[in-house]
Amino acid sequence: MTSLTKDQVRISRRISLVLRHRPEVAGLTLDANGWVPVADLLAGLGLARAALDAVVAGNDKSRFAIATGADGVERIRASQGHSRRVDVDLGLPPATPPAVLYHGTPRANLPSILREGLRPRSRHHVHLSPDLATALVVGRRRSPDVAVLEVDAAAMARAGHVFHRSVNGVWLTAAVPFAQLRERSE
Ligand code: HQG
Repeated sequence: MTSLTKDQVRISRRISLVLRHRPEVAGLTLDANGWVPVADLLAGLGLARAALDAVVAGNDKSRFAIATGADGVERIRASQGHSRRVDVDLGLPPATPPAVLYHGTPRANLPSILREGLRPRSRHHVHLSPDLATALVVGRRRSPDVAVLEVDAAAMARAGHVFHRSVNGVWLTAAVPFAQLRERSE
């Protein structure tokens, strides 16, 4: 989030919390597809419209999407990353993934991952990156000692695993079997 100020990063995290994990802390309920009226989010977080727009526009990952419904109401949702405890269906169509996808994770997770594959943990999906550099950034959120796994997405797709691509380019799937994972050696 390099283009945001410290205050804006704080606001962005707060919005992520509400739109992905705990809408109730702002007195909100997400609709079935994860949307809330922009006006309700602003009221719930005590946020000015200009502050929201700056965070949405400056966000390096386009974490939030704003759209106006057929009813003329402007709504916002998180593009990915929702907790399982929040019952949201993003309605993304199945998509054919690139042959290889990447997943960055603290090296300490490797023994468990190589045993049981990648699990979504507290989220709806396992999140996969389209390139190595992004996977490294994702892993470094949690540890300086990151391992990058290569996922044989082509083999998974052939075997019938369903993939979705979020509007901000993150690949989502239910789980990755350990047989389709390989540690990438630098
Ligand atoms: C690990 C951010 C042990 C997994 C990112 C990860 C992403 C296992 C952690 C998005 C495991 C879950 C998601 C197993 C998975 N044994 N560890 N069997 N299976 N794990 O945060 O992919 O910046 O839920 O490797 O950029 O790190 O917030 O997933 O380390 O797109 O917009 O369990 O969140 O997006 O952690 O990150 P997370 P993630 P934002």
